Amino acid sequence: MKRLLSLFIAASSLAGCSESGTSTPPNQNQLLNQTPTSATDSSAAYQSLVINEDANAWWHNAIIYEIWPRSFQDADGDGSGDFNGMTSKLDYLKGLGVNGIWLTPVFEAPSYHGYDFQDFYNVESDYGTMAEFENFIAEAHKRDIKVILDLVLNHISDKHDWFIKSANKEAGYEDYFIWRDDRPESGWGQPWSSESNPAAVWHWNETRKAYYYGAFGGSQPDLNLTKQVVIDELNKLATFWLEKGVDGFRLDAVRYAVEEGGYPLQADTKGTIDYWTIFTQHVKSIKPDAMLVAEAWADLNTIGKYRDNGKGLDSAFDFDFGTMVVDILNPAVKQSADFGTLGNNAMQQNRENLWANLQARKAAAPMNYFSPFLTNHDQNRIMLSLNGDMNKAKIAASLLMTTPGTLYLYYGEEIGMSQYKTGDDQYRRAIMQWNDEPSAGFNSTANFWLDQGKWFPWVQNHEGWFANYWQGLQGKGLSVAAQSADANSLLNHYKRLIAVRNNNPTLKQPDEIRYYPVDNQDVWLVEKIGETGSLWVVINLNSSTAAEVQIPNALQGARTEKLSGKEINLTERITLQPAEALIF
Ligand SMILES: [Ca+2]
Ligand SMILES: [Ca+2]
Ligand SMILES: [Ca+2]
Repeated sequence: MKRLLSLFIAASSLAGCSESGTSTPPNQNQLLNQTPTSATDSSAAYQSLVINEDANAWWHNAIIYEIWPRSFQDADGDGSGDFNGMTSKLDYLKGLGVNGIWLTPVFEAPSYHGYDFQDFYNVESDYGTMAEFENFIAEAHKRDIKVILDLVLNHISDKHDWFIKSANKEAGYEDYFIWRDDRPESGWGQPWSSESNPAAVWHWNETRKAYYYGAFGGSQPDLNLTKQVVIDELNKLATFWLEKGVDGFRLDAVRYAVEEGGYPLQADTKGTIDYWTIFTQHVKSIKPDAMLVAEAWADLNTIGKYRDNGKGLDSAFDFDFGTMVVDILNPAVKQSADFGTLGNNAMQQNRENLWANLQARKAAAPMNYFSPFLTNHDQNRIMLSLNGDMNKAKIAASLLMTTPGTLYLYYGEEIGMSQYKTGDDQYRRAIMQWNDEPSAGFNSTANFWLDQGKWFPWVQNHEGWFANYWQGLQGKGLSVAAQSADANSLLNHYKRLIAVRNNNPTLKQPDEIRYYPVDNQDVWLVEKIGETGSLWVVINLNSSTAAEVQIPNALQGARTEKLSGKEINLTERITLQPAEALIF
């Protein structure tokens, strides 16, 4: 049996192949057939994707939890989350089973979100001291949890010392930013749009009496990443944080590093890809196992270029994945795309997309380069898109946790956190719902930064909303405490999925994936093949209707289902409950 299996794997790596459903070894002609043959047992036909990759770095197939620090846990009760608060929740994250944490910006900045750094070498004072930050890193490492920091190198705050010096033409700082005496007339615009709108990106500076380039607005001027002195400064700051013990960086807005002219030369330029390779090489020279993940909101082929044949970035987010999952579960909802363009117009709303996404990832770069996720802090929370449907959230969880790649989980997604409303990013970044107290277990004071007007200077008479919003949700099973006590909760579903993933290399890093287009369109059925044999994933994509489906011969028989630990006898046809996921 073992010999037969290894023969199959070796043969499959030559080409896609199909199976007749019998135990007869396939002949050479069958093996070289690129398309699945129709067999008498139609359930046995499959399509094959051969992966065969070495993926031994810590981040390969890891699960990384994205924390919005201001909203996670507030130890001192001032309404903003902090380092000590996050440290106190590390055991929760260990229990969840994640392998790493991505912190959105923690450097000193004027805004609530911190993406406009003011000081690269100090932590955000609202979050605590450097010693408290270092303690957080050390405590995470004690639990085998890596920590990566959000790094924005494309632009900084106009309040940063460098910009003030450059505006004053101080010696050595003249070219830190991109200055023009006259505003370019046309061709320039927001780099994620083809619309010409020079005023959106070229901003007047009264001190220097010149225009400067700022793709994200006048308060966030772009750094001149073609100047060696700027490159050196940014390398220096990476060294500083790597030496503090951080394990890598999530790189913001990588597509816009070096602009070489108006549209389309404001994004994904040769100079941009070269810049990131220079940065990567520096980071690896300081800490060889540090990881760099790119936020490049684009199609997979474009994103793949940032790998630069293995000299460039380690990983990049797969933005298609979450959009596709939402489309499958809720075709009526369209994701909003901020800061980028998504080429998903042609996306069909069925299980074929899941298969197409796997193939597209493998075609664009090594599979392990891509990092699938459901949503992040720039998108509506998936639970809003799914109208609060816990069954749909469970399907999304099952699809995410059974796909290859470095996975990212946005804080609160594991309990199905939704959001108050749309219209402002703050709603996507709300307080973590720890328990059903008026404070949501966030702190001891029920003070929330979202209710403090000082963080929203652009809003006239900001009205607090979180305390009221949360009051309406208390007692509805939407907290960590409530879901921990419920075996059928989304949180426990995530925990089981993560445990199975962490314990089964074949699930997270198969050598081959076989997709079976079984006779019920609602059912996603794949076989993953690794050194130790096959692992099967069967998911009912329908959240409200049971699905009866034919089971491939090779899967039939008595099996232990890994999520429940139950013994199941798989007959020729089985019925899956709505949203049910089975792993064998
Ligand atoms: Ca605090
Ligand atoms: Ca600050
Ligand atoms: Ca730039």
